[in-house]
Amino acid sequence: MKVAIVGATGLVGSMMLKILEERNFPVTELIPVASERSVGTKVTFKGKEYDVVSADTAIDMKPAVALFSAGGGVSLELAPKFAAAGCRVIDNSSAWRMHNDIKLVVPEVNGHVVTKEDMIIANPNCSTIQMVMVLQPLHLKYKIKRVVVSTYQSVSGTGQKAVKELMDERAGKSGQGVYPHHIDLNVIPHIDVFQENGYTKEEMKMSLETCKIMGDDSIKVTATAVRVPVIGGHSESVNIEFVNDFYESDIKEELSNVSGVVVIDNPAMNGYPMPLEAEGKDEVFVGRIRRDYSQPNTLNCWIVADNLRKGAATNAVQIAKLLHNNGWI
Ligand code: 2RA
Repeated sequence: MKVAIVGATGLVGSMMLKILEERNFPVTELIPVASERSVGTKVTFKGKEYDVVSADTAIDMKPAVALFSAGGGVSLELAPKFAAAGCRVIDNSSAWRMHNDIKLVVPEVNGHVVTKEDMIIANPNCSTIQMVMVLQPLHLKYKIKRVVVSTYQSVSGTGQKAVKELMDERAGKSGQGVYPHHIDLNVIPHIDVFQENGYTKEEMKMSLETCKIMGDDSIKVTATAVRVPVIGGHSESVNIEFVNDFYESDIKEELSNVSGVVVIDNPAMNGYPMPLEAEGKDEVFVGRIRRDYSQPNTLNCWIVADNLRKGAATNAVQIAKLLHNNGWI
């Protein structure tokens, strides 16, 4: 199968290549696509070098599927062109996520909504993906009324320049101004742009995408998204108010049986999820599971995942696998 990666030289694009290889996805020909300035450079996939090509060249090569992670502007312009040429698009940008006709998919949560007709499928925001992996099984059993989430997001979510910024600052070098403030030894409560309502786009993504993926607009979500000097993954403190009461032991048991979720919850042994340990893994890790005694039917938990893997590349490849398993690519 011919597979295009649009944004192949970026952090997520490179991770997509890694995941495709790790999972032995049936790629017969790789078509790496990047900006004009990268055309002619090479990427290595399964020990073979491939020339980076332009989007037009890639379309002419007729890929069966294209994984995008090149920013919203590129996706808005190019996803329809690839789709019109008969290529399925799985887009990691935010461009199409809230479009009425575009499915927003976490395979373990709502993979069933994908149909043969879907030519563009949106990959959710990384901080949303890891949260809904935990919320969905609990929603089905206890029905969620409201979620309050605070995120602690890795600089890798911003990209390669941000990772370099952090490491340069840690080495005492001046930064490139990737963030509005110093990131080392600091936290910045500002991810993406501020909206009129005082929330950032990142925070609004978590609210809106969660309801779309879970198929329930009655779920109220409020978020505070924070950038922290971490590389390996995003962490989230999540407070969940249910319609129905629960036993903590049942919650831990239920989450332990969810595919793609790992419970690490052993405070007595300092056992809880951390990005340093989640990095490089595809699972979503949940711990610090405990009742919120300040109000009825409410739970606190702590969710961590590698934002480049399950938060982006792995989820996208899982969607491609879903299409392949259905014989649609
Ligand atoms: C971030 N979730 O962490 C956003 C985009 N990857 O910056």
